[in-house]
Amino acid sequence: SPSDPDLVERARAAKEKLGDKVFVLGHHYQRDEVIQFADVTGDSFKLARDAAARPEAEYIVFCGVHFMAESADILTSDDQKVVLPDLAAGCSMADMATAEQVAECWDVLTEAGIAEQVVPVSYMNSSADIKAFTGKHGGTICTSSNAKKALEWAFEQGEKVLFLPDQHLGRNTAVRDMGMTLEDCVLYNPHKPNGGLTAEQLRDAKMILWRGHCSVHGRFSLESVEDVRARIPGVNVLVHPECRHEVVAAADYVGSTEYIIKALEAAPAGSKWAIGTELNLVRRLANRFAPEGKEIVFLDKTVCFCSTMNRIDLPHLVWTLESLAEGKLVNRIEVDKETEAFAKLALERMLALP
Ligand code: CIZ
Ligand code: SF4
Repeated sequence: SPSDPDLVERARAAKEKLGDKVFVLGHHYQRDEVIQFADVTGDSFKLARDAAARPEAEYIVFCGVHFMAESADILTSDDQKVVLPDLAAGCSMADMATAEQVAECWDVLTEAGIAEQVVPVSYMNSSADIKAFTGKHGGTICTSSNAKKALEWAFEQGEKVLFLPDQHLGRNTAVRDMGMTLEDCVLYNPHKPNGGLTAEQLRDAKMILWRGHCSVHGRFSLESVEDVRARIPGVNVLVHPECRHEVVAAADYVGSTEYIIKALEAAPAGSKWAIGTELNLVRRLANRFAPEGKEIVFLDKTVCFCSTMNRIDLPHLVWTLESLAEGKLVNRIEVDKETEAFAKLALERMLALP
C-alpha cells in the first residue's frame, strides 16, 4: 500500500534535521514504507555490525525486532543509543527460550551427568539473556549463514550440542550439513519436567534441540512445496533453514536471507522461483527481479507477514524520528553490563569461527 505523503514528508524532515546523529537500520523483513528510510538494509547480524561501524551516530534506530536491537546495543559503543520504534516488536521464537527455562534445562543436563560434555550454540534470534548463558557456558552464537561452522567448532569443544532456540535450524544443519541422523537429535520441551526426556535419551543424543520455532517459517508445509511444483512446472523451490525439516528436504535450495538474495541475483532470465521466507522480502524481490524476466512467487499463500516485524510502521518511525529530533530519547534498548559482557563473549566466539 502506498505511504501517506504527509507522514513521508515528516519522516524525511525529521531525519534531515538529525543528520549524521541518526543511523536507520532496516531489516529485510520490514515494510516498504519503512525500508525507504533505511540507511542500510540487511539481516540482524549485518545490521548490528553496520551500526558498530558508525560511531558518529548517537542514535541507532533499529527497524526490526527486540533481540536485534539488543544485539546492536551489545556490539555498539556505550554512548550510542539503540532505539526500537515499537517496544511491542518482539520475536515469538526468541520468546520461546527464557533465562529461567534455560537455567532449568542446564540443571537437567547436570543431573543427567552430561552438562560437562555439552556446548551451547544459540541462534542470533535469541534474547541477550540467552546469548549471555551461551557465553558463560563456553558456547557460541550462530546465524543461518554460519550454523555449520558453529556446529563444527562446538563438536571440537565437546561431544554434544544444546541448540537454542530454533529446533529447525538446529536439526536441518545437523542432518543436512553434518551427516547426523534424525535419531541423533532429541527435542527438549521446556514445558515438561526434565524437558520430556529421560536421562538415557539425553546421554544418547548428539544434538539437544530446544523446542522453539519461527511462527512464520514454521508454517510452510510439504504440501506447499508439492502444490507449487504442480502449479508451476520447472519451478525452483528455495527456502530458509528455519523451515521444517520435511520442507527443507523437499526444496531444491536452502539458505539464509543473504543466500536467497544472491541466488536470485544470479538466476537466469526466464527462471521460475518459489521462495519460502518472509512475505515483505519476497514481494520486494519479486518486484525487483520481474523486469529481468525472473518469475518469483511466495511459496504458500496462506502464510503471512511476521506480525511483530510489521509492528514497525511509518507512524511509529515518524514518532521516533520526531522525538529524537526534539531531543527526546524514546524506546531505548539497553542491555545491562553483566549480560552484555557474557553475550559479547559468545558473539566474539562466532566472529572467530574459521
Ligand atoms: O527469521 C528471521 O527473523 C531472521 C532470518 C532474522 C535475521 O536477520 O537474523
Ligand atoms: Fe522471529 Fe520468525 Fe519474525 Fe524472524 S520471522 S522475527 S524468527 S517470528
